[in-house]
Amino acid sequence: MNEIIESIKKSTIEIQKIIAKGDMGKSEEQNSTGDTQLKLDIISDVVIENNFKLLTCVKQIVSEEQENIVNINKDGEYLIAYDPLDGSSLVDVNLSVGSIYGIFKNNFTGNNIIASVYVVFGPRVEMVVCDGETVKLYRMQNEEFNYIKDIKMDQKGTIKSPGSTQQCWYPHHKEMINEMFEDNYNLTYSGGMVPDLHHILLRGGGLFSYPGTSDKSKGKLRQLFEVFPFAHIFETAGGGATDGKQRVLEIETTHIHDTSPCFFGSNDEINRVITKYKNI
Ligand code: AFP
Repeated sequence: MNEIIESIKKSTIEIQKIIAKGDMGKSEEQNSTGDTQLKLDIISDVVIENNFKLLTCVKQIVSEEQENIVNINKDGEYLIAYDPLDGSSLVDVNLSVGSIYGIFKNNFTGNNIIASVYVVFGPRVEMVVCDGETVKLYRMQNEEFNYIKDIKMDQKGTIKSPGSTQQCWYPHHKEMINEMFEDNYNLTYSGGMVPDLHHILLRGGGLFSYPGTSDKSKGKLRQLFEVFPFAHIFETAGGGATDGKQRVLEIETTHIHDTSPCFFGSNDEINRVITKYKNI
């Protein structure tokens, strides 16, 4: 596992340099979910893939930017799913972006995730590592990753980050978000799930939601690359992650690019979601 974390650090240092250089042109290629890939996505993907390919402990990798699983070493122990640069279009407007990694054993399913990592590229570069027991925050300085603290969530927070648009929300979801406004939650939404979830984690609580909507009944966010790693992190930090009906990590995966509705937060807010979605 240590080798994998070291590889992620190496990729992070390389990606940080690429972002700082400011290459933001659009590429002609599209990824499997139809988004137009930006050059930064593609370059970051290549960096990460090349670094993982050097590790004998890795059996397979799969990237949000690629159609298929890539075989690395048939005797390797670990499977890694990653989103090389989530929200990369936000670089154009100088907002934070991030990389997300889920490390699995046996197969790419929620109940087989054993570690998760994400990296925020913002005013600072920070890395959060979850081994299933603790969630640790590191900050990059002079290409070193210094331990800052363990992240633990409170029972209740003060922030809400509601994904998608009101036009596409189902009535019960809109009702829940309105109730949170009435209960004085602060609205914060950058359009990048890494900084938005990092905000909630570091403030100790709140709710990030990306529900099923009238235009995307299964939500937008991808299970392997976005939803499972963050569910693992939120649960380990003492919060929770649900799709409204069940724990996110119990959702069945039928295809590597499956999406799913998801809610991440501290326990009070997750209970609020479960209560609201119970009879839907
Ligand atoms: P992009 O990678 O297409 O910018 O999407 C970012 C993202 O996957 C995630 O980081 C955000 O939370 C979510 O999409 C935002 O989606 P909406 O703009 O539909 O709320």
